[in-house]
Amino acid sequence: FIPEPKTLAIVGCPFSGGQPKAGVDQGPIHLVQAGLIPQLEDLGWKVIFDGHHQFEEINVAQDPPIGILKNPRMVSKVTKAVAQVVGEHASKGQIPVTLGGDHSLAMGTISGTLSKYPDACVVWIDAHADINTSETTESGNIHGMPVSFLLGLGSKVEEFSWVKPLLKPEQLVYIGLRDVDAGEKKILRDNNIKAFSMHEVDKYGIGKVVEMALDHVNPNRDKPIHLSFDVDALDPTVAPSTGTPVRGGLTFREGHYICEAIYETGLLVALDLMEVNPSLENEESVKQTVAVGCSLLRSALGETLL
Ligand code: NNH
Ligand code: MN
Ligand code: MN
Ligand code: MN
Repeated sequence: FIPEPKTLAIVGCPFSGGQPKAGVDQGPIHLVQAGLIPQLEDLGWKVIFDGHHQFEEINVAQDPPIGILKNPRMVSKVTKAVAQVVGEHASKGQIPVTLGGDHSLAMGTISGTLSKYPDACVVWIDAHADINTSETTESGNIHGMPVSFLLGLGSKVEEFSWVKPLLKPEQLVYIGLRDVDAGEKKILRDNNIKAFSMHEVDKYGIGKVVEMALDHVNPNRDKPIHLSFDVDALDPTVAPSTGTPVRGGLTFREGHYICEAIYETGLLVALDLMEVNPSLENEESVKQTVAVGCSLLRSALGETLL
C-alpha cells in the first residue's frame, strides 16, 4: 500500500489591479514556465494545476475610484473569486499555493484559509505592512490595504462587504518590514500587532526572529499557518523584478530560512508568493527573481539542504 502523496493546489492568479504597474499579472505564468510544478512534484507532492485563473471573465465595465481606492470593483470581484477557490482547496485537505499577481490577492487567499481554519495564524513577509485603510492610504492602491480589510479596520467600504473580519490582530505577525507609512505605524501600534522589521532581523538574527514570531502567533505550535510572502521582502539585489523594491531587505538565505522554518513546524496550510513582475528590470533580473520565487516555494514545501 502506497499512501496518496499530500496534495498541493496551484492557484495561478494573473492579476495586477491592486497596483499601477503592468506585468505583475505575468508573474504566475513565469513561475510555472520556470518548472515550478515538476520541482514540487520532485519533493514528493501531488500537484494539481488546472491552468491560471481567467479573471478576464470577470467583467467590470466601469470601475471609477471609490474615494481614492483604485479599481475597487475589479479587485473585489477577483479577490472574492480567489477566496472561494482557496477555501475549496483547503476544504479538500489540499494546500493552496497561490501565485500572484499583486498582494491585494491575499484578501482572497487569507479569507479562504480562515473559512476552513478559523484559528489559523498569518505570517506576512514583506517590506510593507499592507495595512492601510481607506482613510490612511496615500496611493489608493489596494495591494497596500488587504490586511486592514481582513482585520476589519477603517471605515467599511460597501464594495468589500464580502470580506469578513475573520482575522484578529493576535493571529498576525510580520517579518521584513522597512517601508511602513505613518498611518500604518499608528495602526500597528494601536492594535498591538507584532512586527519584526529589518532592524530586529539585524539585531537578533533571522533564526531568533522566526522563533519569536511563531512564539507570538503560535505559542504551542498547534495552529495552522498561512504564509504570505511578498517577494519585495527580499533585498532588491536578490529579487529585483518587483513593483516597489526597497533596499535593505532580507538576504537570499534569510528569506529561505523563514520558509524552511515554517515548513519544519508541519503546520503550513496555505502559501502565497506575490509581486513577481517579469516586465521590470532586465532579462537576467527577471530570471533571477523567478528562480528565487520558485526556490522560496520549494523551501516552504520541504526542500532540505541535506
Ligand atoms: N504602503 C504603500 C501603499 O499603501 C506601498 C505598498 N506597496 C507594496 N506592498 N508593494 O507590499 O501604497
Ligand atoms: Mn484551480
Ligand atoms: Mn505586499
Ligand atoms: Mn511589499
